[in-house]
Amino acid sequence: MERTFAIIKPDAVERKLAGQILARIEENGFTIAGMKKIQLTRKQAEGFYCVHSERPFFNDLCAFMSRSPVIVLCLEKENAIADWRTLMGATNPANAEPGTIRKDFAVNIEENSSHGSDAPETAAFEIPYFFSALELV
Ligand code: 3AN
Repeated sequence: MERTFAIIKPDAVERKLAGQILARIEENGFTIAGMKKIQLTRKQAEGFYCVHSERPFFNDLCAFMSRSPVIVLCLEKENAIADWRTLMGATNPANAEPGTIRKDFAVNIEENSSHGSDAPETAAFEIPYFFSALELV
């Protein structure tokens, strides 16, 4: 079993797409080990995306991620990290495969509805950024 970290981003929560995204998560064999709705502060968004701090889109990205609530998730499954990224689709929805979350729901490359850890080391940073061990069952 592998765990990954996922976010249903502000654009999707605002448009009431959380239920549809959660249904896809369960239909595709993931177990929800942890879930909560929170609103990130600007500083919390900056800390989460610190690897992108030099990128030109960093400020806009942190403003977007803190503008309204998100749903943070810890997902469990064999091959969870790669399988969740497949289910999300490419970062830019214009390049995403048909049937993926980003193809079906994303607004654009920034407001792309979902996040997923890209490697085991990333999941090991991102899961405890949001969840204590007692919150994962
Ligand atoms: P992914 O979320 O697919 O792993 P990353 O880690 O390259 O993509 O980017 C993190 C987030 O930054 C993306 N989910 C997206 O919201 C935003 N982002 C990435 N590239 C761009 C870009 N060129 N312009 C605006 N926002 C971007």
